[in-house]
Amino acid sequence: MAGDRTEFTARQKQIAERARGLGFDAVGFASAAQQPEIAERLQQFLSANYHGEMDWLNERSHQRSAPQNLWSQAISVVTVAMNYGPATNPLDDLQHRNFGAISAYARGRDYHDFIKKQLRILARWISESLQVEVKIFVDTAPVMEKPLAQLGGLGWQGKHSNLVSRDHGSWLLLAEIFVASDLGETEAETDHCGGCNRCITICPTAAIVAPYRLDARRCISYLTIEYKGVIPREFRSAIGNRIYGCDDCLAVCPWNKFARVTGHLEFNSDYRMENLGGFLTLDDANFRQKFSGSPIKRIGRDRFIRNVLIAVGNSGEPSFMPLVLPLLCDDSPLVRGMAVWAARNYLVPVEMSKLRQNLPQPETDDSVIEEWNLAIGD
Ligand code: B12
Repeated sequence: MAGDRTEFTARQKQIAERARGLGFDAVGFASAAQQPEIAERLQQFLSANYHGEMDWLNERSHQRSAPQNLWSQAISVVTVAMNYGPATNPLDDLQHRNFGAISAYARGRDYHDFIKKQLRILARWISESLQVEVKIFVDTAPVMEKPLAQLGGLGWQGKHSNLVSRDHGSWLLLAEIFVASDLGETEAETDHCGGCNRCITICPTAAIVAPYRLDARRCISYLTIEYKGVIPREFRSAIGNRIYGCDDCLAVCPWNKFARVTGHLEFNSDYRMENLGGFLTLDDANFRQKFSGSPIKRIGRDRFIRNVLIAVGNSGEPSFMPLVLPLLCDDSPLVRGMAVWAARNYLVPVEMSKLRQNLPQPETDDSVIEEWNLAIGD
């Protein structure tokens, strides 16, 4: 717990103990006041268009840049974190190319639901015991969670831009309670990345364009989770068998040697990888059923199958072809296009041309036509 090394006041200690009882692995206290440097860095990120199509980052950037811009009554921020340390190294999953690699945070229940439930209990307790107004936030609200966690002493923003902790490595998920009362501050953490650049060099798509600067448009997490369109060709091979998110920059962090496997069952540390073939036959209803309660459900069946087809194309395993061919006629152009791309990795242009001629209906979607033309060599 950050509290192990943090000096708490008596009131902070009470809150930290209650938080620990509710399953939070780290707690800190930060000021809700403006931090011009953080706001400036957010603006730099947005001006460089690193957010890609995540317009929601831009739309409420004023509120995002400081807690008091989001809620003017906020004086203090209780910043909390949960350890989701995986039982095995996610980098090992990348060797099993017939299997889909799912990033560690997404292997179990949707963490938003789980953390929010605990956060609500903690917030209510703070509100009732101090007679103050509070508001809770996890991930999706316009809050800069990482810089706030650093201010509260939970860790520092590493060169991969995520929060790194001396106790939990790169495996923390963050949440906050804004409080309309002064709870004081715990000491901010300082940068301990030193000369290490492992997260930068391991990134398969060179998304960390400079230390502490991530161009999300290149990040496999963005491409496989947030991005709704046709994944640009330049990134498809590099995606390998990653079908939902990417952990490479986190997994290589040397501070993980102090991390422990998560004790929260919700994060499913018993997770076993699944064969790609089993995903290819999912229709919408099966997809929803299979991923009910999981964050994966959020991206919907078509985007998920898009990702799986890229992994199939990269697997080097022609035996998936009988499952790929029906997807050439799928209702979703996103799926049809990636089925063409996957198939062309196993068939020569003449065979692809025959497949195209035998389609029950000629292809009409421009992006899929482009995939066919490239596959046939037109
Ligand atoms: C948008 C978003 C994404 C986007 C963009 C990521 C990004 N780095 O901005 C995408 C989809 C790519 C993404 C991916 C992931 N995400 Co995300 N994401 C967010 C979200 C919603 C907002 C982040 C944000 O504000 N970005 C805008 C930029 C400007 O902010 P920033 O990253 O803090 O940028 C800072 C640096 O650039 C830094 N900086 C710039 N120059 C310099 C120079 C120096 C010297 C220094 C010190 C700093 C510095 O200053 C900026 C401001 O602090 C947060 C939740 C939240 N509300 O905060 C989760 C969050 C960051 N994501 C999280 C996770 C777990 C992930 C993934 C690991 C998921 C996965 N396995 O696939 C990956 C990691 C990829 C990566 N290396 O960042 C966690 C991270 C937890 C942690 N320990 O930090 C968060 C906090 C969610 C949560 N509630 O726990 N994510």
